[in-house]
Amino acid sequence: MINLILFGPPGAGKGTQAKKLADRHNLMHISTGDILRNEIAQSTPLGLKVKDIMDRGELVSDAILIEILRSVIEKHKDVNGFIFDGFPRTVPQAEALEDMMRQEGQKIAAVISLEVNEEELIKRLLNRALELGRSDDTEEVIKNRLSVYTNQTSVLKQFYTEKGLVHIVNGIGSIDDIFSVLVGITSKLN
Ligand code: B4P
Repeated sequence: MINLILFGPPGAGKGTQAKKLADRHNLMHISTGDILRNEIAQSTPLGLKVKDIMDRGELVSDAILIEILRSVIEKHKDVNGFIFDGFPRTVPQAEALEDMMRQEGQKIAAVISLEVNEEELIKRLLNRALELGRSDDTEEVIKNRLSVYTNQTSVLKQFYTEKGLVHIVNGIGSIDDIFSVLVGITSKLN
C-alpha cells in the first residue's frame, strides 16, 4: 500500500497529476476540493454551508474536512493506497491524517511538493476560469487563495520535511514531463 500527498499552492497541478498517478499505480484519488464541489452541485446541507466559504477562497473548517476524510478512508479499506490532493491544508488536518493512518496501520510514503511561481499560478487559474468557469477562479479570489496558502498551508512543507517525507518537484513544464518525474519518485516507494 502506498499513500501519497500531493502538495502545492492552488494551480500547481495537484489535481492534474493526482489523477494520472492514481491511474498509473491503481490508487484511490481523494480530492477534497472535488468532494466539496460535488456537495455544492447537489445542494446538500454540507454544500450549502461551504459554498460561500469556497467562493471567497477561504478554507472550510478543519472539523468538516477531517470528518470527510475519516469517512472516505473507512469506506475504502480494500484499496492499494490513497493519493491525497488538497488535503491536508492545515497542521490540525495533517495531525488528524497521521492519526487516521496510524489507526489503519498505514503511513504516508511521500509528500510531493509541486513548486510553481505566483505569476504562473495566476495565469493557469485564469485560464481554467475561461475553460471551466469555476466560481473561485476570479482574479480577486485567486489572490486570496494564494495568501491563504501562504498563511495557513505552506507551513506543512516544513512539517513534512522534518519527517523526511518531502520530494520537491519543479511544477513548470509540460504535464507529461512533470508526470515522468513523479513516476520516477513514486516507482521507488513501497
Ligand atoms: P482545490 O480543488 O484543491 O483547488 P486548487 O488548490 O485550486 O487545486 P487544483 O488541484 O484544482 O488545481 P491544479 O493545481 O491541478 O480547492 C478548492 C477550494 O476547496 C479551496 O480554496 C478550499 O475552499 C476548499 N478546500 C479543499 N480542500 C480543503 C481542505 N483540505 N481544507 C479546507 N478547505 C479545503 O490545476 C490548476 C490548473 O492548472 C488547471 O487548469 C490545469 O489544467 C492547469 N495545469 C496543471 N498542470 C499544468 C502544467 N504543467 N502546465 C500548465 N498548466 C497546468
